[in-house]
Amino acid sequence: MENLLVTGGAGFIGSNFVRHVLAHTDLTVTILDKLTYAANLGSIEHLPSDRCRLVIGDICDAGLVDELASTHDTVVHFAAESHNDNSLQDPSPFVQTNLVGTFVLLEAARKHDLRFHHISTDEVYGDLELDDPQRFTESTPYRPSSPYSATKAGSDHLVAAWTRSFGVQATTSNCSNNYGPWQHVEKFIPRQITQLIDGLRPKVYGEGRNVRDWIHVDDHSSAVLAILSDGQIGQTYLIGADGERSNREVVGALLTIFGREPDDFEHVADRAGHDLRYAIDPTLLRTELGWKPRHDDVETGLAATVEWYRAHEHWWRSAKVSTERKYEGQEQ
Ligand code: NAD
Ligand code: TDX
Repeated sequence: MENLLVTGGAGFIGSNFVRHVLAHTDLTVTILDKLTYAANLGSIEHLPSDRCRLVIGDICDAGLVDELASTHDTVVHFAAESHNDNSLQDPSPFVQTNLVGTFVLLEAARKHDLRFHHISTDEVYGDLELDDPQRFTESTPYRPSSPYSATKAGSDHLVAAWTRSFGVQATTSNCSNNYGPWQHVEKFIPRQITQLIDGLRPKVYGEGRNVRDWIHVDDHSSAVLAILSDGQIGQTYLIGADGERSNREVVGALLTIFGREPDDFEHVADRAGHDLRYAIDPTLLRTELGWKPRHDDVETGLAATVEWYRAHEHWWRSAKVSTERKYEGQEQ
């Protein structure tokens, strides 16, 4: 492994992974990113130009992907349409990027004999009851709920089929909800932090009983690097850090950080088909690869994330304006 092609490297997790790789390895990186609304060039500026370059382009462009594949040995595939709410408004780019784009990359990996790592989500497993003692494992059946998670599930199946039928050297990871710096303000935690910075109330869908299993984005990146280095070809790894919190708990913690009452939030219309709970059992990753999260306290991680958003308003302000305009029509 010498030259990584990282798709979606100008997005939240992809850019974190690129920084992580540059800091912890000698690898060189090419980012392939279409620069959709979700990308932010500010997330990848100041990276060393002798080890990292950006190619602006679409993973569905087979000619471009083939050309890049011929000069790299490894693909780490983050690029996706990633936001559930958007997939409910217009599923079409989700089908195109998440399914067709993954197909195009797999065909290039097959032709050029590349190592392929596919980034996916725990949402492919559907949801759990609040009191279910089980958590998701590598053998939990697929049961996606939203157009987003259905297209991610489909992309996982494509990777598994290309491995079994064509011998592509692939691994897949399904991670839980990430938080941390550089996350787009459409997502739950940065949306609420920026509401609070603006002196407004957080907006909680429905009753806010839904539970997510939060992991710091740095820990997602270290897990992916561990899988790339030592993972078994054909294996799926679940990535999680035992960070289950209800949405009300997260909002309560953020309100407390801002010195406000923990119930000073607004209930808005619930998301259609809203998954109740996600929870990951990361035993395989921990035992087989010896991986451990560095950030094991969500509340400490939230406080640091609040500080980051306070200090980086120039990075998020214009996206905040367009995002809230988009949400306005959905939350009557
Ligand atoms: P993001 O929306 O912040 O970034 C996605 C990036 O992909 C953007 O830079 C965008 O420009 C790029 N992109 C989109 N379509 C493209 C295309 N057709 N061609 C090239 N580039 C394209 O997403 P994220 O939150 O960083 O998620 C990254 C990956 O991790 C996704 O595959 C997502 O499913 C997965 N994931 C995310 C989470 C989470 O909590 N955010 C959790 C588990 C898994
Ligand atoms: O304003 C909000 N209010 C609210 O209550 C928003 C934006 C969200 N929510 C709720 C919905 C969810 O229960 O917060 C929870 C988290 O919402 P999102 O940030 O939209 O994340 P989620 O739908 O759980 O999906 C995320 O984790 C899995 C990522 O967006 C996916 O890309 C990843 O696969």
